[in-house]
Amino acid sequence: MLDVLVVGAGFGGLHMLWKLRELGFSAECVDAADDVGGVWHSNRYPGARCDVESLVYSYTFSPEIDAEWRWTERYAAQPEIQRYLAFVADRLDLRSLIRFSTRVEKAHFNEADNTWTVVTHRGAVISVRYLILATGPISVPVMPDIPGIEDFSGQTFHTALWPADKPDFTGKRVGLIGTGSSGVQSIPLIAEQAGRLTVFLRTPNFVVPARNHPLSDADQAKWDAEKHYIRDAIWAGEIGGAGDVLMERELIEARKPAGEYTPEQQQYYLQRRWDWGGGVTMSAFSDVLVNPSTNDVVADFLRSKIRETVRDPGTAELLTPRGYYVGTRRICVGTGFYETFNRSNVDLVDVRAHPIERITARGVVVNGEEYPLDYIVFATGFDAVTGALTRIDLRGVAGRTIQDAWAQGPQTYLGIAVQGFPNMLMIGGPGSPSVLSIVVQTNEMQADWIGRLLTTLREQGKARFDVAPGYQDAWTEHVNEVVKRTLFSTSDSWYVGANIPGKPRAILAYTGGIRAYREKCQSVFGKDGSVEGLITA
Ligand code: NA7
Repeated sequence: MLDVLVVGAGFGGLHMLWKLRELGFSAECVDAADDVGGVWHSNRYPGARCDVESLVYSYTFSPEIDAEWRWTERYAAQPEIQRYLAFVADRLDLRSLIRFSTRVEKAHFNEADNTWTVVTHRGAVISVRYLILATGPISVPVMPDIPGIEDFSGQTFHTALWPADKPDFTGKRVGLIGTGSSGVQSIPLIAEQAGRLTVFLRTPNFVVPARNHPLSDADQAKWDAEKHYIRDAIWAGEIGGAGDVLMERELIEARKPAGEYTPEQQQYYLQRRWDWGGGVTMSAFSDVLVNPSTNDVVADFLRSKIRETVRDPGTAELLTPRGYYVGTRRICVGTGFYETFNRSNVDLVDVRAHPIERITARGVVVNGEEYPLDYIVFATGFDAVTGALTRIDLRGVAGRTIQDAWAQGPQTYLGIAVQGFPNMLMIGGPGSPSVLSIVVQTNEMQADWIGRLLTTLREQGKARFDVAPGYQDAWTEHVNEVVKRTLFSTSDSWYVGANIPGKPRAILAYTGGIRAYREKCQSVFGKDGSVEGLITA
């Protein structure tokens, strides 16, 4: 029998697999896709790019990978990230441990022998001691519930299920629904190719310019000199947003509550960060996500940029986010997004005032008007954080399902374990910082934690752990309490499950900061070999 099965061969699963082998466990991995990469394998839409700087969206655990890989751009595009993960799998010789094109359908815990029985869609049965779910926080695409989608006679694409054989939109009429990160990244490129692009906009998001650029030798040298400082500073919570990588020290050190600056200084720092590009405008002040008046300063600054860029005032107004705090819905990092609406072949249709009525064979109907289309692109998002887990027939003690356990929202211990699901662990699970952190780094921390736990159990001759009574409730209460100190719960975003009808409303990621999270996780290991919050047997 295998010691461990890792589900998912993306950033989280690959590192976990390597770690388990290093620690001497027998481990295998399964992935539904035909290659490594996770979301970076399937999100092949035009413009797909990470919105975190590549230099920090990278593994730190392997000196070889760190030394041998060189990113070409400030923000890596999907193909480069896919190449990176393929390089990691080859360099660390992981492929022989991975079964590709294999989806886990069922995983049931057996109380008699403290094992998991995993059944794949191919009917293979895998028996393991420990089950590690590295299934990705944004890996389950969702289609909107619009009547008539099946009637459309042209082709439809979801951004997260983009075909390897890229569609050619040249001269075609393309409709695009959804203006989150995926829509924001793909709209400018589709507009360049299509004959006409019609964007159906429901809720405008704040979009900041990426100012992407090739990484020069000088950038690389600066990074090599500073990377240890930056990685430590990220964990210490001194660096905000998406990393502030390569930024001038002065700007990083100037990050204080907005109230400590005059209005002129506030505008100065916002503009400096806006010119620097990327998510760093959001982290100009340390209190932007907790103090409404600071949030207003940042939001007003960003709104003024839309008016400056979009020539038609009506279009600019439609694109201007209002009614929620900036950052409580994920900020989008784009290139030429607002400028695209100055093109003569791009139309913007307001589907907030008048929701999409239906889709017909010919196109999309809004407010009684049919927009004829050849293609429809759905950039309509994901069932985030819990979706990949609740789609598995996952049963713990006494056959209790994960859907039942999480009926009121996700309940976890440290975002890593679930009471009543012994010997099961999650990477990037709900109740951990996941999507509100640089996921690659928090994944690494969780893999280290899991490795330490399994080693401890092995040393003690134990075959089972479960969460002790009270600890899951306490952690979940803490996750739900700490978010109240922020502005996150005030808006309807996928961060709280609001994009999925019927999904319990609960914050899906830990908002207490990665420093506090890491300290808490590390503190549970006692010198005597005990692990606080777990019962072992
Ligand atoms: P998002 O951010 O969830 O965006 C989905 C978009 O789709 C959003 O603009 C939705 O509008 C829109 N949507 C969904 N259903 C409809 C209907 N029925 N009508 C009109 N518009 C609709 O997904 P992304 O893929 O862009 O990004 C997800 C994350 O992946 C991203 O934040 C990065 O972290 C990577 P709504 O806001 O619900 O009004």
